[in-house]
Amino acid sequence: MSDKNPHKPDDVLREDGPADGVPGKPGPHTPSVAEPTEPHAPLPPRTDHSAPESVSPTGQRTGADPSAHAQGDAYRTTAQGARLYDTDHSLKAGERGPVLLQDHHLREKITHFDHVGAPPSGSWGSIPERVVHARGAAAHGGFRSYGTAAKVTKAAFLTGEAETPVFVRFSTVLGSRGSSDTVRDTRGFATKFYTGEGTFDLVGNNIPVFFIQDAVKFPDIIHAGKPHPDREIPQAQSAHDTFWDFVTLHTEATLPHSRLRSSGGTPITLWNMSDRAIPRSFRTMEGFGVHTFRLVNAEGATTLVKFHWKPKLGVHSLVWEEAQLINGMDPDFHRRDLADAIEAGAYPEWELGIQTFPDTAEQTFEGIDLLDPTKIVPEELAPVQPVGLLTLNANPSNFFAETEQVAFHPGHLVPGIDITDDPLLAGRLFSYLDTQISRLGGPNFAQLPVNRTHAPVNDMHRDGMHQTAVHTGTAPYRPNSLDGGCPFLAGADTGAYIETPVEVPTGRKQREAPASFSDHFSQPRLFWRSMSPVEREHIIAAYTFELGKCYEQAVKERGLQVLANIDPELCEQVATGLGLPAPEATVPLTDAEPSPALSQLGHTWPLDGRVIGIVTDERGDLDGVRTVRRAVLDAGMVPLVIAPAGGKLDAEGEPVQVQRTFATARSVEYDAVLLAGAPGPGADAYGARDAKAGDAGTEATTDPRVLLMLSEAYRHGKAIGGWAGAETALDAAGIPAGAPGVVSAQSGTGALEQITRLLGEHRVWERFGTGG
Ligand code: HDE
Repeated sequence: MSDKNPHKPDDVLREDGPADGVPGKPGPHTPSVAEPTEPHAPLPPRTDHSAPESVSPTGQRTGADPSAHAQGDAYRTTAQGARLYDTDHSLKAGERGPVLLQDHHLREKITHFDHVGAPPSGSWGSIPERVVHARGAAAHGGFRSYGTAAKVTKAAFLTGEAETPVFVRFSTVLGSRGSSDTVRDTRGFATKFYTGEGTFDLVGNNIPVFFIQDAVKFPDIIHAGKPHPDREIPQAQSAHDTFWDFVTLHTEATLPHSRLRSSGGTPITLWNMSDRAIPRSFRTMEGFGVHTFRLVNAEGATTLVKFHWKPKLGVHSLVWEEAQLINGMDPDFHRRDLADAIEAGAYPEWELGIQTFPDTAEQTFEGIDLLDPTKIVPEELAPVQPVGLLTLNANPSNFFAETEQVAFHPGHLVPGIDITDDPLLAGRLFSYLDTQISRLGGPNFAQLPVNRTHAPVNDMHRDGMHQTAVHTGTAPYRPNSLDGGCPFLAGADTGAYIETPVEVPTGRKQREAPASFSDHFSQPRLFWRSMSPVEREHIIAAYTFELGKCYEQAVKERGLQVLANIDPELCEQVATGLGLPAPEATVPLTDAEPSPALSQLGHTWPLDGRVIGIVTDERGDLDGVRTVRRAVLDAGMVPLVIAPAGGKLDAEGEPVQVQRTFATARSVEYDAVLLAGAPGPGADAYGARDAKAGDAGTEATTDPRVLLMLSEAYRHGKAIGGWAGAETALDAAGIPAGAPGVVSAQSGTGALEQITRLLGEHRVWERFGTGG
């Protein structure tokens, strides 16, 4: 892959020079290695940029309209022109206190952001798409509690025996609604529990840490991650300058002069460069509530918790090349996989678990700040305790009415579940309600079928756009006597949601983060040290790819500096790939104890739902194919027969239905590939087109599409096997006999048995350079 920017002519491609200057000579657009802090006039437009010109009524060109010059002065202001001294921290009651509603800058910044979701043009779904998490897929199901959470919460759905209906939506973050599923990105994992006490939404991600520590920074990180605003490139990618510009600035270490303690993109960036950001399936992702929540039990005792979803199928990821291929071949890969599994009755399941921590005034556990959403608590320090089981068992019947119109909100809470003063969560409590107003066209979105609570509603939210409830009575206010004082307020004994009366930390009204928020490196180092060699290899490759796609030299260099502060080996390897010198660490490297639970390797997972491609043609051992198909189904896996053309393969006995042809099959769909036995001469050709099987004097050749499938499956660490005579095709694909994870046997069942053992570990890790 060329690291040249395809949109810039060669003569302005530069290593350290500006687009509008001479190559190699610094100019006004040369970014500095650290964030510039002295106010100065805005940079002049690049030479290839021009703003729209105004034309006077008499047709005279009047030059660019000054109103087009927003972001065109040295000082940042509010929309009303008031200069800002801080746009990085919310206004709080004390350093660790709750965010204040009077923070009008926070609300202006988030409100503006919330309402920029784009209407997809030309499709039938003509409402604005979500400004983030626009692309998603969802399913219905049920949650059954184990009853084990009763000691820490009174929430009935976590303690009782009844099954609670749920709706779960999975999503990518950055891409627009029509983007591909298998991009490198964090995934959303949002669950709506329709409980009898009101709706509870657990709006989480598949990565347990977040990019920023304060919600007021959310528009910044998303503006940086979304396509560049001049050309709207690239779609659904983080491999570009603005993303890396943002996440590599703003660490206390690289910016000692900065007031900006909160930001902390480093931990999640490392997770995002790991295999976690390219899941094999939604069904094989973990989910995390990210923030620390506060549970309250029937006696009023409180416990701090972090929520975890653990997939029953285990945690599996794609490899990067596979993910890239899928983006082209089947952009709906994850969406299709979820729907197909549910339709086939292979219902995906996750166990809900909690890590619990004492609710102390410090809000820390083992020195880890529980209010900092860029930190995890390793499972070895606080084990995840299972509290219930989620099963997804029905597909939506109308994508728009359900998946698109569902409105999640972290403020949808039920008695027994309360929030903490995490400043990231505080802004979310405002944003999710606000964003639905333009997305769903007004304040009555809770009445849309998918959003309707299963608890009785008795509000006074009269009228408004799309009001479908017919409120009765004449006194929509309180107190009233005209409606007999109805409706009345509940109390603790009648099921009211009562906020926990926690002490508010003392301090000033301020825009500042606690000092502990400026530790941006100890946890990335912990994560890195917890990875197996092959996972490290993937992380190195991912950084090399992403920084290699950046155009600005300063951004690459800053990226390497961040890596040096995580681990010298990581930094050196990526620097080698970029052809740049590796800098020294500027912070002391901690000896963080690794957390084995963070690695995806070293486990044996269930085989349910694994897809086995069985390649054959009309000359193959069809008896063997029938037997293997049955055995695959009996093991709860999915067999897909692949042959040169569709229809049925007719031989003696029951015909074999072909599910994929050589034209429609690609390796990425299968977890393992089996070559059916080839009993006769020429039969091992798998779709030879130049020669009829067994014709004397003609040599059969294996179809190139089969060879491509085999070589891809091999490169991607997939189990490959064949029986009786299949070796010739493996040989033709350049796959060494006896290579790890390549099996051959006399019979189909013999080959399947060996393949099945390999599948438990998901991939043949020895095939990757470091040998797992
Ligand atoms: Fe979101 N986020 N978010 N987010 N988020 C939205 O709400 C926001 C954050 C997450 O399937 C939006 O209804 C702010 C963390 C998911 O419908 C919006 C901040 C986590 C989904 C919004 C965050 C998430 C969203 C866009 C910074 C993981 C998709 C549409 C404080 C714990 C839900 C919508 C679905 C969606 C704002 C940070 C997860 C704009 C301001 C942290 C899974 O309101």
